[in-house]
Amino acid sequence: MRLLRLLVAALVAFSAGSAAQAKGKLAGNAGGGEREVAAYSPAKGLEGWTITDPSGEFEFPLDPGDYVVSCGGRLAPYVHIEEGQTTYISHSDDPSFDLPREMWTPACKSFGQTYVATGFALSGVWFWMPQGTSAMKVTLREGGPDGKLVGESVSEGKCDWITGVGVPPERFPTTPGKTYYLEIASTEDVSWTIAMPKEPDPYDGGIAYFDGVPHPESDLGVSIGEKLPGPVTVAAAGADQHYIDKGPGSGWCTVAGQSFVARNGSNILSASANCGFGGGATDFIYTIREGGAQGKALCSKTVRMVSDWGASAYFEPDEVLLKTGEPYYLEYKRADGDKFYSYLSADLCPDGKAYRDGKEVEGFDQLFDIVGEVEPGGISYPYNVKLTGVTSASARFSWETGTPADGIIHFGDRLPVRQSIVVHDDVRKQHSIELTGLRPATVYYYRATSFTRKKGASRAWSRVQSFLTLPSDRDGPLYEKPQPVPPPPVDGPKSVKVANGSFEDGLTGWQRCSAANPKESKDYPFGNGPFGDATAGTDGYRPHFGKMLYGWYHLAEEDPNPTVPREDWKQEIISQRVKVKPGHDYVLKAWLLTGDRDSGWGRDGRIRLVVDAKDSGALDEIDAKSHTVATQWFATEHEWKPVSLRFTAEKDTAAIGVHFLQWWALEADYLYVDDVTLEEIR
Ligand SMILES: [Ca+2]
Ligand SMILES: [Ca+2]
Ligand SMILES: [Ca+2]
Repeated sequence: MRLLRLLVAALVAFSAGSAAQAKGKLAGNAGGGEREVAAYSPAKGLEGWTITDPSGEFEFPLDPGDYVVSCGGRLAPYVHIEEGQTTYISHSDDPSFDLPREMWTPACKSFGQTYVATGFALSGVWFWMPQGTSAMKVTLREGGPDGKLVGESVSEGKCDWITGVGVPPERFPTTPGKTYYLEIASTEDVSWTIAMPKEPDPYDGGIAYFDGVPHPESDLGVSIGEKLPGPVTVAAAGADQHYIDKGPGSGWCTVAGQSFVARNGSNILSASANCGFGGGATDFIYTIREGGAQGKALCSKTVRMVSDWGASAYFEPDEVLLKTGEPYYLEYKRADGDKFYSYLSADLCPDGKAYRDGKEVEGFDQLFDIVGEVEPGGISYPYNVKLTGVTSASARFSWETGTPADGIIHFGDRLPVRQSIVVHDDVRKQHSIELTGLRPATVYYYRATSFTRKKGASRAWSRVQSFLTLPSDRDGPLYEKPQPVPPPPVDGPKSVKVANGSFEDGLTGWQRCSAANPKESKDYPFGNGPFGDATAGTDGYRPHFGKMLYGWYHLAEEDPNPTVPREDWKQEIISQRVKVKPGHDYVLKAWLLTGDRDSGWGRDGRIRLVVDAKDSGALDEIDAKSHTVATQWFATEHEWKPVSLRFTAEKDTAAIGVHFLQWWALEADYLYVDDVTLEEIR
């Protein structure tokens, strides 16, 4: 027994000794472009440093241990390097709504969008106006269109086409997790249209409003900029005075410094300064002192400075803790003791001063920047995000965060990824989950996120990665599971009679009008319609319910003029008159399906619901622009989508309809509707 213990002790001693020698590796991607990646050891300072090539890929050896890594400007504290192993870390931006805005709305005077805030202030909005020119007003409310105003509206002069409206900081403060209503309204009583995303639901838990009317299946194609929580500036001066060769501010030194008072932040994560020394790169030593230039050194770091580029020292979140209102000092000098030139800023740091070789440089601050956290330990970064097992129906993921944090996996079979699963709700450093119920032989995308839940911190996102599930049977053909049978349209107590809403009796009850406006009419072989018919569907597009649906398909191979893609502007409205009560509110519902092959940007077939609440005959012709309410145009990418339209009846009859637009002739186009129903809601 005793011998065994000795043997174990000897083995431990041996492996500890060899660990100091055997290196691990840090590898990943800094995000593309030439970016800096640096790894700092709390004990030894800068241990790994590189400027990546334009691909952003990097790899360098490191001794085993914990590091704070700056990867493409993002900080990841406590990244662990294992002996003989590679740790992967990749830069990632937070997801933003970079959506193709391929659809558009009917013309309205105002558009609104509810959204759940992730930041602590609205910073700006950005949208496209396919039609109309107007001065605009941007307003924010709590909850919904009738909610309490947040701040004072922001006005913007004439807007058209691509419009961005900046919002002054502090104007619209928000609380993360709360719902807000953003409204963009013409201040000139002008109707305009706003571009819409094809992807139906960029704002989870939010919906669009057209002139105050909710459109639950729509989200506006508007990018909502938010100020996100994150590291705070403890002290800084950023008005670069460049190289000063004469007068006050000129001159070289061997030690530079800047005093500052901690006003924000409870620790230091990074300290930056810029020096020139005639080109190349050399090591600098950055020291944080308490009190002032002669004060006690709290922490020193070696950094690699490229002449005239500047350099940052990074600190673990618990290395330098600050007391609010107390004075501190950043000192920096070359490791080899040679002279250098410290770049100065205009005097912007109110309770700090620049020093060179112990003397104040009057009228200036150093060009410097000290960043910290509101609460220490708020930053996490998912690294070593790994797929550890894939079957035809499942996949196992794991990742690490050096700081304890929660874990969510986001995944989906298209981008941006929409589904998410909370892996665990408590905070930890190791995260893993098995996703089940996946489809075989399908490409999935995923990214991991973690959040420390510390004050002033925000959720950190890994890069999006992808994988392919295995086929269900290696030798067998790949069959999708049979589609579940959809429920039949229900006649509820509030339902209003729609004649033959499921097209089981062909065209009974419906009337049609159609038109085509091809760009090159000489090449257009189809005439003016009607284009659609009640059919059983084709090419696997089956009715949503029953045996029949309404619509049409177009195949290039059957086209008398097979020049595709070709701009045709084929349109059709099917409509019927229904009995309603003036002043009462109704909702028209239908299932829509469009599918295309070879559709480029914006070429998809599209369908919308329309209502003539005055029953003025507006649905009897294609070009009626007034007297109708409408949904946005929808393209559903081969899937049935339920869509609804609210309206208030103005007479004892109203016309309800479905408007088809096959803008382009492609390799294949399919446009269908089924199960049209109407309900009274008030
Ligand atoms: Ca939504
Ligand atoms: Ca100053
Ligand atoms: Ca049907």
